Amino acid sequence: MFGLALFLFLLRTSYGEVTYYFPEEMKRGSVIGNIANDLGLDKKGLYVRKARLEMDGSNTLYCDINLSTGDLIVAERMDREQLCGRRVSCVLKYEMVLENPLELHRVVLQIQDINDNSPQFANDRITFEIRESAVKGARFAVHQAHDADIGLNAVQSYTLQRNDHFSLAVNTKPGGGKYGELKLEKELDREQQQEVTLLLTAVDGGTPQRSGNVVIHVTVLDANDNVPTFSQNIYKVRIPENAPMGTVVVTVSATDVDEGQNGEVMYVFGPISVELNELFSLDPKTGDISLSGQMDFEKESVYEISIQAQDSLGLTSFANVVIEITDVNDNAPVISLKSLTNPIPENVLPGTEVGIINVQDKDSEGNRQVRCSIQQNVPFKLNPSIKNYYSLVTTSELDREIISDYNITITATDEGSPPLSSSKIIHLSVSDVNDNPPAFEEPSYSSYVTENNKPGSSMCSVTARDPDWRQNGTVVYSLFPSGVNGVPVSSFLSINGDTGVIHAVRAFDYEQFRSFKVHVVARDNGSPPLSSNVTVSVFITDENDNSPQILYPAPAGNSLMTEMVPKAALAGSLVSKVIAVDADSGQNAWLSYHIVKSTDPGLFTVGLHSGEMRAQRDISESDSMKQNLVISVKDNGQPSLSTTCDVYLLISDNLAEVPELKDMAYEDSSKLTSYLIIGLVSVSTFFLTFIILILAVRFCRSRKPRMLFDGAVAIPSAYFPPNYAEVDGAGTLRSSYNYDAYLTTGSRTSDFKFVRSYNDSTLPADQTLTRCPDTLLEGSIITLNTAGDSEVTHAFILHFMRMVCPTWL
Ligand SMILES: *[C@@H]1O[C@H](CO)[C@@H](O)[C@H](O)[C@H]1NC(C)=O
Ligand SMILES: *[C@@H]1O[C@H](CO)[C@@H](O)[C@H](O)[C@H]1NC(C)=O
Ligand SMILES: *[C@@H]1O[C@H](CO)[C@@H](O)[C@H](O)[C@H]1NC(C)=O
Ligand SMILES: CC(=O)N[C@H]1CO[C@H](CO)[C@@H](O)[C@@H]1O
Repeated sequence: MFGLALFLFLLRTSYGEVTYYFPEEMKRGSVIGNIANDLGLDKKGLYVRKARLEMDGSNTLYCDINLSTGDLIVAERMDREQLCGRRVSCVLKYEMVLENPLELHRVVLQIQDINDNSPQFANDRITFEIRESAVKGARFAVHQAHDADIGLNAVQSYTLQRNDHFSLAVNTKPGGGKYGELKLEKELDREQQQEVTLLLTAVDGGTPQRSGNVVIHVTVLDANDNVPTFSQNIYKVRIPENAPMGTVVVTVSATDVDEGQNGEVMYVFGPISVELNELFSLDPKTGDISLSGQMDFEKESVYEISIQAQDSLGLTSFANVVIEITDVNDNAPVISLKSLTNPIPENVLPGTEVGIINVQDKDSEGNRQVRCSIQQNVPFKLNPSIKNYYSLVTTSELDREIISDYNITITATDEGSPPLSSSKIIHLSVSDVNDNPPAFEEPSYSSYVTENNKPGSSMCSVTARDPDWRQNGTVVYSLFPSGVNGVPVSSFLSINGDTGVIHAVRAFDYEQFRSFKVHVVARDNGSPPLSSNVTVSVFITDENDNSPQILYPAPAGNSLMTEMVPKAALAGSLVSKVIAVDADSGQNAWLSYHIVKSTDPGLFTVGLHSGEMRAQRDISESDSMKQNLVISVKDNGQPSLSTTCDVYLLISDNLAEVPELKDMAYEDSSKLTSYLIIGLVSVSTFFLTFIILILAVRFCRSRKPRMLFDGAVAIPSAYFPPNYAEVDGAGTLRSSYNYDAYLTTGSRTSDFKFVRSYNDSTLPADQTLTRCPDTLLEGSIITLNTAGDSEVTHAFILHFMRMVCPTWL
């Protein structure tokens, strides 16, 4: 230490002034130099002369003088840094004062620096925040390290710990002093390394060298240097076309490794059509692409959407979303009618093509496979044709008259699940063909018309129906030209062609003919026309238009016929008979007889229906020989018609007594006639006698003394009901009509009949009508005369035959 001091001290001695050089921080008591020697003073005198050091304005004396040795010694610790700071020279100036004699000497102390301070940084830690976007070469100044020492002992250099990113540049400040600068050699990447820690060391130039460290903490700040990255470049999804609105189709996601705002990703659609924009919506935050409309596979089956993700500062990346739409069976088949023959004639053959139908389904694959069917109850079927064409053909014959319209329902069903179907109704009309002849409502018609009808009056009507359409079904009636008894039918009847009403053209006479038949033809207006015919039977019914005609006796006026009555005639004996006929029939011909006037009212009666005149009491001598009666004959018609006749009776046994009888000869009877009548009467008489004999024999055998033929008055079966003229349903006349005329006379002894029947089997079951033996049937006339004069009978027969059967004569 001492040696060192010596070495360091540079003693410069000059008169009156001495300078010492010495390092700081010398120990107290250390000798700096010998001031007495240096100033050439006497050591012994120092004490006496009260040598001392003085300093202006300062109390602190860092040095002192050993008065015995004259040494200048360190009295107080001298820290150059404290005393002088950053001044380069650190000088303490003292004055050495000697008394007796006062002597002043300047003492200059030059304190020299030693490296007693290490470089020191202001803080233990230096923090930097450097954005990762900082470019290469960027510099970041580090606060310099402080070293209290000066000169060489101050900070001379810095060293930086080895690292990837920074190098250190050491610069000298203009005023001296060195500082370091961090220079970015390689860009930072926050995403790789968020913090960099460096150790910076400052060293001074002293010996030994001293150093100080500081930790530099670099925080790498984020820069928006990362593009958001999609998890996939292409998102592929399949979604059924009927996905409901709001369905999330796909979620895209992109990540941005940046921090904070720089890492916030927002999704938007890339360039996109308006239509797509309406169909899909994109959540900018979550990346959910959801459906905001209705998709239709049939319109578009694939959508490609460009999506971009961007962070807050606009760094953007792209991805594609491919949305494949899967078909759902959402389209029902569509049936279209390509052609249709409407109307179709009803006579088309089975298998005729009527229409063509096309079926389309917009769906795909199985969903577009369509089956077509037709409802069951129509005579049509569908024949599959080329592709999805079908032809509609008839399966059976059509009949417009049964079904004139068809509503054909065609149903098309696809094969989707669930299947969809649609149907179409085809309206088809059947047009008419004249295939139905008019048909009469009745198999035959009958008309009853009362004789003496007014010409032109309607009699009956026929109706025929034709189910065909319009003129094919319009019926026109006509009479089939034929004849009735050789007279054209048109002179009897006419028919209204439109209505079928039959009119009588003339008045009919029941007595002329009672029935006839005509054919009415009904014809339609088709082309060719169809027709049918029906028989109309016209029955003429009787009217009481004929008054009774008296056959016997001859009508009053031109006859002088007189009936002889035996004087001995007893009560009840038949004296004569009035015979009348009526050309009418039935009730109209049912005659009744009344005495209107008589000479002796109590003497004779006439049978109400028989016309037999009988004596009411025995004839006595007093009775007038000539009896005159007026008989009225009335029929039963409504109103009834009547005739009267005069009957002359001569009560006498001898014809000669009556002179007037001579007048009764017939002028007109020729000889031949007389012979014929005589012959006929003879044969008849003989024959009748024969029968009477036979009957008498039978009568006697039966021992029943009853009058032969008594009461054999033929009255038409019982009494006819008022409606006797009606006809039963079969149109055959009642039995009462079977008799043209019915003449009867009856007495105990004689019977007269004129019988003519149309048919044996229709004879009435009337016991009072005695049936003639077969041999007598044919228009025979039988006369019996047992009681009366044969001449009367002759006259009657002749008269009768003239009236009824002129041909016989
Ligand atoms: C067919 O349908 C129409 C209405 O659509 C109806 O007036 C007509 O009566 C129907 N015809 C048949 C035969 O069902
Ligand atoms: C009548 O039938 C014929 C075929 O016989 C047909 O041509 C015509 O059109 C039909 N008339 C009407 C009005 O239907
Ligand atoms: C009436 O119709 C039938 C068939 O129904 C036919 O045979 C006959 O010839 C027709 N008669 C007349 C007069 O037209
Ligand atoms: C006051 C003082 O320090 N005196 C010293 C002077 O030097 C002599 C000899 O070296 C010492 O003995 C004294 O003590």
